[in-house]
Amino acid sequence: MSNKIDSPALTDGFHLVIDALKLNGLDTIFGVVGIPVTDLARMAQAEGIRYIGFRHEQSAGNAAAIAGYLTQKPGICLTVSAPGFLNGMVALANATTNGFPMIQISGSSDRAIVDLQQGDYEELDQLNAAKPYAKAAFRVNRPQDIGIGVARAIRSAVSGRPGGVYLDLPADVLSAALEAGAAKHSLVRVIDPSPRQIPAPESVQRALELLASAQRPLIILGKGAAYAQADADIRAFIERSAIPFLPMSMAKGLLPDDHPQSVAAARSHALAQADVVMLIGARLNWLLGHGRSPQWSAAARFIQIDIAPAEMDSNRPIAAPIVGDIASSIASLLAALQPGRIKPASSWIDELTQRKQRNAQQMRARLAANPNPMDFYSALGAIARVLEQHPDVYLVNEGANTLDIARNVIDMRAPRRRLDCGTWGVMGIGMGYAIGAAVVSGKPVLAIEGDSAFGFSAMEIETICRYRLPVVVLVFNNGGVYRGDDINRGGGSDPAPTVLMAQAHYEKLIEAFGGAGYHAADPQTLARTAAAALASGKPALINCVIDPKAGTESGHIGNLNPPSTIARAN
Ligand code: ADP
Ligand code: TZD
Repeated sequence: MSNKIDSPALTDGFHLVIDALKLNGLDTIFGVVGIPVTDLARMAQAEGIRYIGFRHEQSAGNAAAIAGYLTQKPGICLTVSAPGFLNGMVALANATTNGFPMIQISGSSDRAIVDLQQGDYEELDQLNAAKPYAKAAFRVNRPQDIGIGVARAIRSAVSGRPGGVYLDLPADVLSAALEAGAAKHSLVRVIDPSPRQIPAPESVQRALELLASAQRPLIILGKGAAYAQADADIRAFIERSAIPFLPMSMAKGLLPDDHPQSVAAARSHALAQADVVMLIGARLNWLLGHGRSPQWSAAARFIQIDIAPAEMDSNRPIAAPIVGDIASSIASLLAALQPGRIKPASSWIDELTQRKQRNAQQMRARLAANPNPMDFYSALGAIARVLEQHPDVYLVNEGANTLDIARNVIDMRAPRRRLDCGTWGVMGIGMGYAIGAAVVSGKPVLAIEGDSAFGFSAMEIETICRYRLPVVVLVFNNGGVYRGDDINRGGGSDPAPTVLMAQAHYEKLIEAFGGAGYHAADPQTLARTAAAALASGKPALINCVIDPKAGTESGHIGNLNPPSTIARAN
């Protein structure tokens, strides 16, 4: 260790950081070590903090972000200066975009040299580089400010709309000695870091009046609603108001997907025909067609519950904004809800039910087909049946077709169990989210990964094996980005831009680290191996062979690809 202080009357910056985290109940660090934070990780482990060491900072950051989402406490990611810091930035920006609380703590090089650009080892003006991507960014320049710096980072990460916070710790601040008594005194325990934000009573009344006037009301649950952990009250409000609901991807399971009021199977009809829509912790962004026609009725009126006041009217006028935290807002709505006041028209419920039944029948037919090689539906149908027996399993999901089809085929039955690409549509969250979820929950995780998506964080299977985490990775190997059958339009021997190796035996990767590798080319083998792997509680990877011709370009969002204006490159 670099900085040995024997005198009990002295401490140093390293220990102060650890004490500040512990004082605030932060007991896990996800990171990659190197100059100047190696000793910070060692000492944290010595002081009882769990340190999970990754192979790449992006995955460490993703683990921290999802840990924050699941626990409502900021997940901590530790990075080295400059390149390590930048590797973590995608995860920090992703956390900010999705509203997950995390803190990236990074060591940094000598300020005097960095600011004069004199060429230090791993030189970078990290604070300014972080600012555009973080909800907040701070640098601690004096060891006596570590306590207040950590406190500011914690409060910034979890209060209001949660997000990613950057905390810069220069090497000399970490190694600086302090008198122990004064150091202890400088620590800050953050009181009530995300205080309740009780909505104005008139905003609650306005919303209830609008709902009472509706014939075709609809509730949309977003991941903000899942994050809020107000599960029982949300369910009570939906059931007492009898309003049909639609979960956004990560809100699936907040109420079970087989709940009679779920209209997930009639999604487009519900969006297009609803006259009053209540958004609970969901933004009207691209995932909801920006609230515009033709996806939505131009006459629909909106109620939005959100902790961020500026979210209101961001894409479409909000007739009844409720600014508050979701737990307090739903409690206020429940308290003011008079029985029978809100009455969805029976014709609305009937038409949604008919649509649901029709679409469910089509889906059943697709799932029943048993093509050889497997397509996404037959493989996911097999997995859906396995997960019916394991409602507590965390499901991580990324890819394009693998993501979109799994979202539709796999029902969720418990809240906050579905963790996916989220608001940014980012690839590379897979192993980081899987590790973060396994570490904070201690429960099994199934990561369903497109073969391309998996590649972005694949090396972390060594991390999964090293920490013996109960993570089962399912690689949907159709030999390509979206699909594996494209050809080189120039006629050369190089593969087409979307093509990967369909013959790849991904299961051999995990065998290199002592994990269990499986190969599945039919639904029965897939179901059997997935069930056995989940039951084992040990690291496993299943190479799941999917037809290279299965899948559509960009999955369900192919319409977002810009069309070429000339026909030259067909
Ligand atoms: P989805 O992608 O599931 O539609 P979004 O990420 O777009 O969800 O929206 C989540 C919204 O929830 C954000 O606007 C965020 O401000 C809000 N939010 C997060 N936590 C809370 C909370 N505890 N109370 C109220 N709103 C919240
Ligand atoms: N890079 C990053 C960081 N995020 C992205 N979303 C992309 C690239 C582009 N991209 C997608 O939007 S989906 C995808 C990429 C590369 C992979 C799709 O292929 P897959 O899944 O094998 O993971 P399917 O199931 O075969 O479609």
